[in-house]
Amino acid sequence: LTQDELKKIAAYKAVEFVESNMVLGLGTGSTAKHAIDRIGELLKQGKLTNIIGIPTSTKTHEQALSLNIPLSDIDTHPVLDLAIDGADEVDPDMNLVKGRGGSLLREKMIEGCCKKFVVIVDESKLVDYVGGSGLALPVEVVPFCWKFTANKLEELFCDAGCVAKLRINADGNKNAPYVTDNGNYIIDLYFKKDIGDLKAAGDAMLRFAGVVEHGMFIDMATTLIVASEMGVTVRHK
Ligand code: DER
Repeated sequence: LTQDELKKIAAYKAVEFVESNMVLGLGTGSTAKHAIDRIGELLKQGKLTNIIGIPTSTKTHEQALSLNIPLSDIDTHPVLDLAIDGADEVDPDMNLVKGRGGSLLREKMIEGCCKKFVVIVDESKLVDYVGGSGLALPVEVVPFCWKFTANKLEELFCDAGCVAKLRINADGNKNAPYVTDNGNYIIDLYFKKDIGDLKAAGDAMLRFAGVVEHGMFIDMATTLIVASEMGVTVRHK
């Protein structure tokens, strides 16, 4: 099975938790995309009715619009029944790294007001500890003096061998910084060692005035769905 097929299996499993009349947080990324496609299909078939979707990015907003999923926001619906989203890393305590797709702020806002937050991953996302994949821990920062903030973040995690890099736009002008849906920049943090207490690390980052939000989703997931060659598993917190 390809990685995308595994993502689709996990996504479809998560949609089994969706019931008519739910207000749903719609995640962002290639795994969540499959779940949103599936929800659109069930609505079209009449197997699901009266669903309201709360998109976590403009990209998801557009996908949901194309599927005729009725949309709203958390101003109107401050409590959601269920959110389904992918993750970049999942540690043994179901803490997540998210944001490599650039949507961490809206994801964290929306997934923070759900009764259930179902995370869907293929097995490649499982790590022993956050930052363990050697890939980025994204941090959304204000554009103003982003270098200052990046240096403060590197200093904060110098014992873990942290390197901070400004995320650059994938396409177009190669030197243009990536700009989030909220008009901010992203600093990607790379670690050589475990950063230890995640809560303390997250709180310390948020104390910097230039930091908007970080990509660690601590104690937020309620259900984890993992697809692998061996099949799909569902684990509740
Ligand atoms: O950027 C994000 O937060 C995405 O949800 C990411 O964590 C998962 O993206 P993927 O499903 O494309 O791997």
